[in-house]
Amino acid sequence: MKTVLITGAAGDVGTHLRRELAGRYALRVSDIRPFEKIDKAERVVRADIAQFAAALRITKGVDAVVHLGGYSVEGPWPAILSANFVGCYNVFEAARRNGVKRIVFPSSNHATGFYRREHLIDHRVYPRPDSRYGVSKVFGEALASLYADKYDMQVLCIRIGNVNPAPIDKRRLSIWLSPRDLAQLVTVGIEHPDIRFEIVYGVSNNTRGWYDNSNAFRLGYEPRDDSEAFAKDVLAREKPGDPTAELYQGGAFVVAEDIPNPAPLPRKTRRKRRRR
Ligand code: 15L
Repeated sequence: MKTVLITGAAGDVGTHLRRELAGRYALRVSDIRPFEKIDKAERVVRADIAQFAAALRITKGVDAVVHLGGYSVEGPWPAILSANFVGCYNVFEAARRNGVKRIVFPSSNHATGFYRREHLIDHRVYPRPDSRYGVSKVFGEALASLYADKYDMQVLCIRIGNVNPAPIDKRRLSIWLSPRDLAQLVTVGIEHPDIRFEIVYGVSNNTRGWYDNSNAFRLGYEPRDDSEAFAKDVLAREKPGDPTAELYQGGAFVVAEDIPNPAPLPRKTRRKRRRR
């Protein structure tokens, strides 16, 4: 059985993914935050990936890395810089030094969030990040490209929409990714024999989708879910949003300077980080 390291594994997406991949891989789970629940088959390695030594320690001896760790919304530059630029570089470089060839890099819809909603985009479009967070995801994709070309790594970048058991609003009807479809895409990233550097969209088979995800289908992705099943209820609850945000795929990220962080660091860790 392959050993797979998941960074940022205590977060929402990480928690869904661990549940879906349990039993398929030996999971090494890492986060800077404490874990609420651990499966007895999982090996926990607490780490701050902004520290290179920590990244080296956790990537040793694994077959693949799923690098979810980082700041997951638009936020202050120092937080994005440390978690998403320094942390991401550390994970790629530590994996290279440890001879780990496979990385699944969960990028984000916010790497292309400044495309308008009526635009159908594919994996070849020029990035149009909608935030500092989106820029950090474009940086991760560029790093993936460099490590594939220069060091023969095999990297699947998944521009994730929104992972949730059900879509939560109108925008998410277009970008929803069910947990089991997420797990399928990550498995493609770990297993596909011919991946070098690829970009796909992390979305289910949504009727209202705004992506041409043919690159994912070419690699064997067969999404099982469609947000349309939830559309009636979601639209009945929908409140009018910011008119500019409504124009763009990235939604609130195109106008906001700070999106509430769904998974803030525990207070003690935040204080320690500020002192460094
Ligand atoms: C993301 O990239 C974020 O990590 C997630 O928290 C959501 O905000 C998601 O995008 C989204 O666009 O819904």
